[in-house]
Amino acid sequence: MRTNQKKKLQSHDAGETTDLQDSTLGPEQQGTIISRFGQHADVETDGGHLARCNIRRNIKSLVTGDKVIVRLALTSESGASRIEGIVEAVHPRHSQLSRPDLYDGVKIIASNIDQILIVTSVKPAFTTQIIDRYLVAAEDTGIQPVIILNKVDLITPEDAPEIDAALERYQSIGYQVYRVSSITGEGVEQLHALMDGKVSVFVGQSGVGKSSMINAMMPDAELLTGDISQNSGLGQHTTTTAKLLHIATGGDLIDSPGVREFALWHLPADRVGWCFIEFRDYLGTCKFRDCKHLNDPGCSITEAFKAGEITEDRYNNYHRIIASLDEQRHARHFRAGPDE
Ligand SMILES: Nc1nc2c(ncn2[C@@H]2O[C@H](COP(=O)(O)OP(=O)(O)O)[C@@H](O)[C@H]2O)c(=O)[nH]1
Ligand SMILES: [Mg+2]
Ligand SMILES: [Zn+2]
Repeated sequence: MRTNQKKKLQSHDAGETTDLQDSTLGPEQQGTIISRFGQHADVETDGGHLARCNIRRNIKSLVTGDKVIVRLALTSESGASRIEGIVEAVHPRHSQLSRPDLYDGVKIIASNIDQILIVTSVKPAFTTQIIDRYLVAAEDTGIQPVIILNKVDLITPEDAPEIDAALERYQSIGYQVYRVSSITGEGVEQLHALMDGKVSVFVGQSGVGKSSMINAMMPDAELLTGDISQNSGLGQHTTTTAKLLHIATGGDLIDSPGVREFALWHLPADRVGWCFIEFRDYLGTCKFRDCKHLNDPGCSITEAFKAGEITEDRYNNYHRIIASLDEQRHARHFRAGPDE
């Protein structure tokens, strides 16, 4: 059933990609993928022109954020298709975000991201467990994470000491921490400075204030993409595709529901350990190679924890993550069937 649907889509696509002849195309230019819809992509050339383009068939993967070589049509045919050029090639990526996919195992959603802004808040309750899950997922991509505490206007005197202490622990192991309120505007200027010159994504649980923060930072975001993303023929892709948005004060934001749902899906235990950055000095020095870093004799992680080099909170969260990933693996094992 699904295979048939896929076949149909592919043959349908084949008819759409042959409407530009080489002789009608201009010189090669550098560009950036602003968004991708099926067999088309919106490309911004380095000259600042936004063009909807076809994609050469030999390009296997093309996502928002990709740096590309593009050729624009010399004469713009005012037809229904509005195809203005073709993406010829993709430059190597320095980073990518992906998520599990039913068909392909993993689906890449965006590329060339410089920093992952992990948004957390006071309400829903501040919790280091969730922050650590996002930190692990971010470290696994190799993209620099930054912690953003939103809704600082809601911090009560009772909650403040615990939150301050937790944030200081993150700073002491090397993470940048920002405190903002998208309601009062506190810290928003610093956020602009953080994002200037970089490509960022916001991730975090529902309700922490990602949308509010993006609106506070760039009230014109919708105007920038609203126009070109209307295309009846491309259906549902248009609502879920990642979009690259320029921030007026400098820097770019890549955003989509898929990007915001960035999460920790599955990693082997040794990779999780490596993603706890302050564990790295000790990894490989435990007595047993398959050390669980719990009650194992000669465990250097546990020794570092007991010596106060690793905090109790991070040590406990490491074990919680390992336990939850084990559970997930078992659940998946039981669910997996031929048509699942
Ligand atoms: N008090 C306060 N509320 C906020 C702040 N930022 C967002 N909110 C509220 O938190 C709720 C969830 O925000 P939203 O942006 O939809 O979160 P998202 O799910 O992460 O996109 C909304 O009711 C916002 O008005 C803030 O800085 N302070
Ligand atoms: Mg939202
Ligand atoms: Zn160990």
